[in-house]
Amino acid sequence: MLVDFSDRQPSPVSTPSFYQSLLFDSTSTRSTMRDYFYDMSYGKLQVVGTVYGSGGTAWIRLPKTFSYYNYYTDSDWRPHFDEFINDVITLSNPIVNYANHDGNNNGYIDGIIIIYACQVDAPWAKGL
Ligand SMILES: [Ca+2]
Repeated sequence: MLVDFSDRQPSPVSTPSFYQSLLFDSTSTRSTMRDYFYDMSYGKLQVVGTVYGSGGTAWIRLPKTFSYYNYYTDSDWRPHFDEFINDVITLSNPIVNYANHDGNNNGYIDGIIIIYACQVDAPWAKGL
């Protein structure tokens, strides 16, 4: 999922097809995320996926600003993080058929990667 905010847009703008190739292309001459996991697992793990924006080259625009989602205190580094995830899922629901992303048919989505426009100082940009 490619998401941006009214106060943060990707720069330079990269399209969903750019990220599709970067992450999942198995024929690219450069290494992709798929290649990494394939190689590290000695061919046992093949990561496949689809990159979604909001149509065309647009990213999914979240309803609140990056500054809002990025709010944190010394004692709570992600008070608005759950809302961020809920907004991503809510806005992507009309775009994504999540049933297509349950490879083992256990009723749960196998994985979601959220790529968001920001600066690296977001506390949750460092991983969860
Ligand atoms: Ca599953």
